[in-house]
Parts: sequence; C-alpha cells; structure tokens
Amino acid sequence: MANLILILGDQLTTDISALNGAEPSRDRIVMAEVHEEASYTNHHKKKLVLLFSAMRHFAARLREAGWEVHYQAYHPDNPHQSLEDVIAEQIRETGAERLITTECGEWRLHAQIEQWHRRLGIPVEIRNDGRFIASKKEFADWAEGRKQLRMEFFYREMRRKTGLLMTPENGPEGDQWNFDADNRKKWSGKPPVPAPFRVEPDAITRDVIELVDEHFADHFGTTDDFHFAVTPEDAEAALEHFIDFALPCFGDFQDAISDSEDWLFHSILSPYINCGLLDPLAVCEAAAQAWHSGRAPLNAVEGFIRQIIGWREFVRGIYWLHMPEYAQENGLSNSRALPWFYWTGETRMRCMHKAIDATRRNAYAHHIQRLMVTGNFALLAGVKPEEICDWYLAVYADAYDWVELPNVLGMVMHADGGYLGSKPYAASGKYIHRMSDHCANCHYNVNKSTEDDACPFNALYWHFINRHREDFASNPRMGMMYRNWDKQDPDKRTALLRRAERLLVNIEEL
Ligand code: FAD
Ligand code: DLZ
Repeated sequence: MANLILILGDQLTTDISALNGAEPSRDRIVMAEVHEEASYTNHHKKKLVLLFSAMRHFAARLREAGWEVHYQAYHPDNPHQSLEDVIAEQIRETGAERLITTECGEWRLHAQIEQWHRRLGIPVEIRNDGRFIASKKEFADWAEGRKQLRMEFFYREMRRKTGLLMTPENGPEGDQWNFDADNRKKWSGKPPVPAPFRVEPDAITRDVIELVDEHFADHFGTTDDFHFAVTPEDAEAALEHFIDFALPCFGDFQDAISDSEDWLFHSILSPYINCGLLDPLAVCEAAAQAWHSGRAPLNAVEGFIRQIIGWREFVRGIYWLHMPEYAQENGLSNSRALPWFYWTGETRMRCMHKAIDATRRNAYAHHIQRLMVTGNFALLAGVKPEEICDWYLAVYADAYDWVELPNVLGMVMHADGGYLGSKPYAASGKYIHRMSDHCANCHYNVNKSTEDDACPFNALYWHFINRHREDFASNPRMGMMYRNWDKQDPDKRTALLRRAERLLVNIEEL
C-alpha cells in the first residue's frame, strides 16, 4: 500500500486533484461520514442528506471503477468520529506511506490537516483545488498593491481568462461587461415560473433520510420532500432544466422576491457546484452556449456567469486572503443576540416569515431573500456577526465557511469594512415592497414608520443610519441618505428613533 487518498464530502468528482496520478492497484481512497464534520454547526437536515447520500453514491461509483475505497458510514457509536481518527486508523491498518488530499474549503479543517504530517507521522500532500478558476495565489497576486478590491474588476479578469462571453477582439460581448441595470424587475406572476427540478430519492437516499431523522433529529429543518440530485448525472439534468426553463428569465427577475414562489428563476445549482457534482466552469460554458444558440438573452447569461466566475471566485479569494482573522471582524461593533425567530420563522413580518419558512423546508432561499430580507434585518438590528454567520452556515444546503462567511460577514453585515460592497446593503421596507408582493399580506404596514403597526424595517433603517453616522456619513454613496435624514422634521426623527428603540427592546415579539 503506497498512498491513502482522502476525499472530503464536498470534493465529489473524479476530476478532484487528489486523484491525479493515483493508481487503483496501489492506492486506497478514504471517505468518512464523521460526527465532527456533521456537528460543527447545526447543519440543516437536508444538507446532511444531500452530502451523505452524494458521498455514498460517489464511493459506489469509485468501487465500480476498480478503486479500493474505505468508506465509513455514519453511526453515533463509530469509534472514529473525526477525519483525523479515521485516517490514523487507516494508516495503522494499511501501513500507508503518504496521505494525499485536495485543499479543503474551510479554515477550521484546513488548520487541522496542516498539522497531520506531524500528528500522524507520514507526509501529507495537500494539492490545489483545480475546480476554482483562480487559485488562492492568483487572487492574492491580483489583490496585491490594490487600494480597493472590487468584484467588478476581478470579474473582468476572469472573463478574459476563461474567454466566456468575449469577442474575438477580446472585448465583452454586447459591448458591456455588466447588464445589471436590466436585471431589476419585480415579478407579478408572469411569465409563470418553471417547476423546480426534482429527483425522487432512491434506496441509498432513503436510507440516509432515515439515518438523519434518527440521529440528527435536533438539527434545523426537515428531510420531508427531499428532492435534490445526489449524482453528477442528475445534477447535470438539473443544469439542463435550468437552462431550458429558467435561464431566459434569470436576469430580468434576478432581484425579485415572491410571496408564493420559493425558487423563481434561480438555478438552484449551488448545492451541486459546491460539493463537486457540477463543475463551475462547465456550468458557465453551458449558459454561454445557450446565449450563442439564441436560447437565452445576454442580460440573463451575463448576470448568471458573473455570479459564478465573479462573485463566487471573489468571495473565496477574500476568505483565504484574510482568514483566520476575518472571522473575528465586527466593524460595526454589533452586540445583539440573534432573535430566536430565525430558527422558528415565527414572526409577523411576512417577508421574514416567508424567507425563514422556505429555508426550513428547502435548505434554500434565493440570493435576495438572503441579502435583503434575513440579512438586511440582521444588519439593521445590529446582530453579532458570529451569531448570524453561524445561522447562515447551518441553514443552507450550499453553505460552507469559505462562501458563507464573506457573504454574511462582508456583504450583509459590512463587518469587514467593505470588501464585498462599497456601502452596506441597508434598506427600509420600501425596497422589499418594491421588489415583492409580501407587504400586501403583512401584519405591518409598509407605508407607516412610527406607529405600532408600522413596518419594523422602516424605523430600524433610520436607526441604523443615525447610529452609524461616524462610519458612513463621509461615504459618497451614503451622503444622500444622511441629507435625507437630516432634512426630516426633528419630531419625526425622534419618533422614528423611539419606535426603533421599542422594536429592538421587544425584538423577540416581532
Ligand atoms: P443563482 O441565483 O442561480 O446564481 C447562480 C450561481 O452563482 C449560484 O449557484 C452560486 O454558485 C453563484 N453565486 C451567486 N451569488 C453568489 C455569491 N454572492 N457568492 C458566491 N456564489 C454566488 N452561496 C453559497 O454557495 N453558499 C453559501 O453559504 C452562501 N451564503 C450566502 C449568504 C448570504 C447572506 C448571501 C447574501 C449570499 C450567500 N450565498 C451563498 C450566495 C447566493 O445567495 C447563493 O449562491 C445562491 O442563492 C444559490 O442559489 P442558486 O444556485 O439558485 O443561485
Ligand atoms: C459539511 C460536511 C458534513 C456535514 N459532513 C461531512 C462528513 O461527514 N465527511 C466529510 O468528509 N465532509 C463533510 N462535510 C464537509 C466538511 O465538513 C467541510 O466543510 C469541507 O470538506 C470543507 O471543504
């Protein structure tokens, strides 16, 4: 036995770099469902089902292809409940001379793996993760010496590097890099949204559902109606479904929120891209192909590709550039505990209730719900970054520290001083009213701001603006907000601040 090859739960592809040069006749692959990974946060039950089932399908496929795979299925009485323990036991059993793995996606585990050569007494080779378009080093080189890191400029580099939506003269197709201005329509029921792609659970998935219901009963969410893909073929079918039925409208309604539809025109591909069932570049190439063949408009395809080769790569770069200190940042000095209704959905704020309830049922909410509803509320209320970050890490099927943390701590909470946005995405109820049909069904009145039944977002917005004057008044993109605030009648300002104080004191009652 020469090498052990560790494949983690989010590395489920035969293209993973750890397998480069490996020999089925010589090397043993190790995969393990372990308590330590399944419990470092209150992972949604559907996320556990997705990962354990996808891991089991992947291991079965490797065995069919002739690999020797040591696979540990989860059981609370397993003697080895961490990846390190599983590997240590495998070294004892096989006498392996070396461990090979691909760099993992989060600092917590990365810091452990970096110590393994010492703790386990064999060389540990950690390879680059080739699934990303920019390596960590490439991002660090790009960032070096820049006063400000802006996603838009990094994104253009990624467009040039991949050639996606580039003309033969190396300019952007449509003469514009970004079509965001076209992508802000409210959705009022037309065109109809496509039914989400579904896969019925097979025997492996049904076993895992039973396991999760038995051993992770206290975790967030439900396993009911589990319909995620758990194999690359089904994930590929989900991609085709998106391209055929949702991509044409993805751009127009990218920022829309609906009271009745959970998924709108989003792709619901992040759970698969993040665990290895889909390759991000191949996903973008398929979308670009849809534009080239006239099946989707440029504003939709560019918007979609920007999310993947722009935002997704950018947040990963920021994460590895600034960890581990990044996770401790609290630039706005927030100190409020996360309201309990984030876990129950029991609040009379319709938009919050709907976003949290969808999250509980689906382990999914789309970007604008995450950013402008649950995120916006946490920002306005001044929730502690660590508590809101842990919530986001737990509740979504696509959540991993490297992508969740910059989105929450940076984009939503502005706790990092502004790498993810030059101003905070703070908004009053007006924004939610403009982009959704929630307010018509809400207990609160979005057109009021100081009364007992006024939309909480309104007074909380002005409270946020007022209490962070020192942080933001000199920000050119926020100047108008401060002028609007200062122009208001002093009695109105006092009433708004009092209303906000009452809301914050009684936050659990909202
Ligand atoms: P679509 O709207 O169809 O977008 C297409 C793809 O673009 C996604 O599949 C995803 O791979 C990528 N993408 C879009 N926006 C981002 C972004 N801001 N950062 C990284 N990738 C992006 N995404 C995660 O994958 N994991 C997370 O844990 C996560 N946490 C988030 C927390 C907050 C507070 C916010 C505001 C965003 C978060 N995102 C996260 C980004 C984004 O919301 C999700 O990627 C998206 O909602 C996934 O759904 P979808 O596949 O239908 O995406
Ligand atoms: C998220 C997760 C879970 C829930 N369970 C496992 C597991 O049992 N075994 C495993 O190898 N990986 C798991 N993962 C993913 C890791 O915790 C970790 O988030 C990623 O590997 C980071 O790249």
